[in-house]
Amino acid sequence: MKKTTQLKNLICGRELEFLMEAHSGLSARIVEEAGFPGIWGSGLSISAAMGVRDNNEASWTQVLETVEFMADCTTIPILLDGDTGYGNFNNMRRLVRKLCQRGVAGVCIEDKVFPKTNSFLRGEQQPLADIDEFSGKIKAGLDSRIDDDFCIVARIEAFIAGWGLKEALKRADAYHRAGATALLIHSKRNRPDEIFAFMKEWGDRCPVIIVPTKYYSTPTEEFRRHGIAAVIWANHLLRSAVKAMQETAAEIFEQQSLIDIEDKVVPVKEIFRLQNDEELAEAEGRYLASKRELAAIILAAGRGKELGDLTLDRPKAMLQVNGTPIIKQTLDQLHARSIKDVTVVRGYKKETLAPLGCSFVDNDRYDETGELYSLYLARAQLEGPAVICYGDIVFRSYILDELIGHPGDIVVVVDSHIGERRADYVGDFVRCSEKNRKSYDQGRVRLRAIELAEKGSFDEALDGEWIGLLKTTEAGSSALLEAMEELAQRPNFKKMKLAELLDQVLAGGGVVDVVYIDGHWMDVDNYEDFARSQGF
Ligand code: SPV
Ligand code: MG
Repeated sequence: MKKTTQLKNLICGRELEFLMEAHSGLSARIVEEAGFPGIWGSGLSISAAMGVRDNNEASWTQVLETVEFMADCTTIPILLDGDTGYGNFNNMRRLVRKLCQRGVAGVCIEDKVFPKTNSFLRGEQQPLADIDEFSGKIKAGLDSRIDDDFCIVARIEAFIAGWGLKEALKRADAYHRAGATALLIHSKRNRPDEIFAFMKEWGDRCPVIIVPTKYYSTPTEEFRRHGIAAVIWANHLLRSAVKAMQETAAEIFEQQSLIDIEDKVVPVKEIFRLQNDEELAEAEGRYLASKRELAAIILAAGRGKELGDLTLDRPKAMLQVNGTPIIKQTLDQLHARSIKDVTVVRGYKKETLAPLGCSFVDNDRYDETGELYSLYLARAQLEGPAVICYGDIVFRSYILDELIGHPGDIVVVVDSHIGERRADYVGDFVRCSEKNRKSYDQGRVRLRAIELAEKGSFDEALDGEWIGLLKTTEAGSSALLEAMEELAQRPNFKKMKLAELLDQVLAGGGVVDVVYIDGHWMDVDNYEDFARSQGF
C-alpha cells in the first residue's frame, strides 16, 4: 500500500493510533522496527539534531533532505512537522509537491507566523496566523498534491498562544471547511483539560491528533475514550539519545578508557545491521563477483643443471638477463599490472630469492619433483583467478596483457614460431583447433592436445609450443585444482610436469583457450639459451 494511503487510513481509522518521533534515517528505522505504524518528523528533533533552534533556522530544503533519508530507509509513512509551511501559500505549494516527490506521506502545518517558535517557548507572545490566510494555505497545499491520499493536517495553536476554547473551535471549523485531512490540537498544560473540552465540543466532525508531551501522565485510555484519532510521541527518541550520549561522553572523558563503556553501548555490528549492510554484501556478491583480484604463482624451484657453473650459487630464475634476474623481470611485469599477490615457489638455493620481497612457498624436494608438485604446494593461491608462470622465461609485456584480457577460464600462451627448433629441442608442443593465422579476426582458438615433450619429439605439423605461461579465472582455478587432486592420486605425481595437468583438464572435457604469439619470448635452459637471452 502507498505510504500516503497508509497514513490516511491510520489517521482516519476508528482505532487510536500512535506516531513516534524520528529525526534521522537511523532513528526512523528504529521507530519502524519498534512496530509503530507511522513516524512523526518532528521539527524540534530535526532542528535539535542539527544543532540549531526550532525557529526555522534550518532551511526547508535541509529539512526536506533529512526527511528524504528517513523515507528512503523505512516502509511506514512519515507525517512531517512542516511548521508554518515555511512562508505563504506559494511556499506551501512547493513544499507539498516536493514532499510528494520524496516519498513523505503528509505534512502538518501550524497556524503561526514564519519564522515560528517552539510551542513550549514564550507561547503567550506568539502571534497566530490570520484564519483566512491559513485556510488559503491549506487549500493551496491540497491543490498541489501529486497524490490524492497525501495528508494535510492543520494544527491549532490557540491554546498555546493563550486563547480559549472559542477561538480554538472557530479555527477548527475554518480549517476543516478548507479541507484539512485532520486537525492537531496542541496544549502546553500538564493536564489534558483544554484538549478534552475541545473534543467534547468538536465531536467526530474530523479526526483529531494530539501531542501529550506536557500532559504525559494522562492514561492512554482517556485519549481513546475522548475519541482522539492519533497520539504523537513527539520527541522521546531524541531525548533518550541525548541522555545516553551525555552519560557516555562524560564517562569516557573521565576514564580516558573504553573498558567500562563497551558493554553499555550497542556493538558496532548493530550499527551495521541498522544500516542494512547485509543487503550491500549480498549485492556485492551479485555485481562484483568478477572483480576478484588476480594472484600469481611463479615456479622457480629448479636449479637448471644444464647451465652448469652458472647455477652453482643460484637457481636459473635468478640468472641475470640484461642486468636483471629473469624472475625479477616477470615480477616487475606483474606489479606493473597491479598484480600484487605473487607467490614464488622456490627450492634450490632458496635464500638467494629472498630479496625479491614477495611471498614464498618452499619446495625443498626440488631435486626429485616436477613443476606440477611445486604448483601443488602453492595451491592455496588458486582460490581465485591467477596467472601461473615458469620462473625461467622472459617475454615481451604485451603477451601478459593479451593473456589477462582473454575471457577464457583457462588460457595458455602458445608460440607458433617453432619452425627453427632443432630436432633435439625439448618443449611442450601443442595441437590447437586451428593454426595461428596472425590476423585480428582469428576467432577463439582451443587447445586440442599437449605433447608430453621428449627429446626428438618435435614435429613440423605441430601448431606451436606452450611457453609456460597461463591464466585462470576463478572457475578455471577450481577446474585446475580438481584436475590436480585427481593427478595427486597417481604414484608418479611428484615427477609430473605442468603440461600433464593441462592434459588432464582436456581429458576431463575441460576447455583450454589459446593466445597465439609469434616469438617474442625465450626460456633459458642451457648455455646457448643464456648467451642468446642477453640480446633479448
Ligand atoms: C515538534 O515535535 O516539533 C512539535 C511538537 O511541533 S512541539 O514541540 O510540542 O511543539
Ligand atoms: Mg514542531
